[in-house]
Amino acid sequence: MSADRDTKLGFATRSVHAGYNSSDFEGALNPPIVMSSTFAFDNVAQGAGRFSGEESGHFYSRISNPTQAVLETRLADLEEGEAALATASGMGAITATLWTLLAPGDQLLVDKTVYGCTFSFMQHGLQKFGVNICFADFTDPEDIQAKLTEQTKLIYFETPANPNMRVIDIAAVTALVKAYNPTIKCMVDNTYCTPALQRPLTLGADIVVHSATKYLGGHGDLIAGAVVADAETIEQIRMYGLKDMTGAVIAPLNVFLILRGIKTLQLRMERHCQNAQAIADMLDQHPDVDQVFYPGLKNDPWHLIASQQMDDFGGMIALELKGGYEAAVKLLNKLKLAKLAVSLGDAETLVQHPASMTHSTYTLEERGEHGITEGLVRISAGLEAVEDIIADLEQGLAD
Ligand code: 7XF
Repeated sequence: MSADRDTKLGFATRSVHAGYNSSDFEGALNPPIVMSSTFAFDNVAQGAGRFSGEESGHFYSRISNPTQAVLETRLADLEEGEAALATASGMGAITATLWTLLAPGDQLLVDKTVYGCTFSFMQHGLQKFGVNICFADFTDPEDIQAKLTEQTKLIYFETPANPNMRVIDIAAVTALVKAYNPTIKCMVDNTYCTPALQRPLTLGADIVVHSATKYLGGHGDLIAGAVVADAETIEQIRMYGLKDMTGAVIAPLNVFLILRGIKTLQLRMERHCQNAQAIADMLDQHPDVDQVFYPGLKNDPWHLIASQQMDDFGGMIALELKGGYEAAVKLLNKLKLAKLAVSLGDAETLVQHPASMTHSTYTLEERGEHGITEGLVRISAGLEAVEDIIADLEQGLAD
């Protein structure tokens, strides 16, 4: 098959083939890992043309690289966007994008719950440079409406939100914001779902970001990120946020590993979702559990929206125990199969305590305001036999 985009092909087919034509690389079934920092020019005019952008082609791997280009085409295809940029980390993708698109005096409107370092970059970083950060509860249209201003340049959210699984209605929020001012960019962190479960660009968003460290890579062996948007925006982020401001360039070996991971993305997501549903069902019935946050539960407040905008309910779960913080610590310390570790989307089931780990970048007061409770436990359902994960959780919860 050719490298041409063909959205008529199924998601799994595109996950294996999109962006790569083996004929371009002497028939190699897998894309070669091009370990070259620089690319030689035939003559001065060619070099000048590549630098000015008048001539296509690679010239330095801080800007582009042939292996990276395959991943970027594949990600754009899967997210149904025009273009993509792969980066050294999820934070590299987020920071390169926001540095590029925001200027002093702009307002950045953000949902109240986002990943800890995203929050920290905005609240404690960007704000120092004159960008006005404003938080709203994105599950409440009136709160968004009340906080939009003439200075609003960009809105930002995750859905489901890390760590408490609030689900935001992408179509409704983007429609509301565009009705207020169509030039406001809507940016969605799609790390928790991946395009296998949710495609925000088809629901009204302009920009999607990822921590590719998670499900896209899928094996817990690398740090990487990505941005997907229209070609012009990606070019701006590549030539400014990436090239000049962050230098958050992905290594070709990591590109290769992500391309390998993406081949099994849909298969893995199916199992992550099945396992998470079974774990959430068990926890929901458990006498020591106060609340389970998983949109696949019929009693979850976000079940309906999630059913509409997601193809399945994902592999992430959060819970509160009746015994609060002390009970949470006891459970986390007792687990044997599940690993006590941050990150998510790996083959291994991972559990962690957001208040002291992933979201410790919020102060105690900020966590209170942003709905991140001290007793919350987060589970990333792995790919192990689900009865083994459930047995481990049951022994962890037993007195
Ligand atoms: O720079 P990274 O590849 O670690 O990605 C940052 C990032 C961006 N968006 C979301 C929704 C994320 O969850 C992350 C990273 N989160 C890890 C976690 O929540 O476990 C980081 C471990 S401290």
